[in-house]
Amino acid sequence: MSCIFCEIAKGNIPSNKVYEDDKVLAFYDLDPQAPVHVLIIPKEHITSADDINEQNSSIVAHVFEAAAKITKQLGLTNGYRIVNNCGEDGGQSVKHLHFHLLGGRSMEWPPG
Ligand code: DGP
Repeated sequence: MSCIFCEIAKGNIPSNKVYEDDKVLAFYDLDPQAPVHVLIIPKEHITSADDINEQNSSIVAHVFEAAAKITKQLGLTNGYRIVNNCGEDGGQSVKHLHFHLLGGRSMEWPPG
């Protein structure tokens, strides 16, 4: 089964890259919902947050370590939001685990 974020992670589909290491890739979302809207993905295919388990959960910590670097790199000194949409009710459209990093404006709560 082809996965667009796997193809982006492999470099087969271009992305506007913000950060990369051996485990994760971060790139700008093509439909930005804030002045800064970056997606952070594991390079390994994990379908959604519902598929996190004892064997793969360290990638979530790694994503947040990367996020802390990226926010400093992008100058998000006044805060930001990290969102994971999971499954149909969560509004997940791409079936590869990803975290939205949103910043550059004040966020509303609760989200829609
Ligand atoms: P979600 O709805 O949580 O599954 O978010 C998926 C996001 O991925 C959505 O904001 C649009 C973005 N997106 C989908 N396809 C691509 C792509 O090919 N390139 C980039 N940069 N973003 C994409």
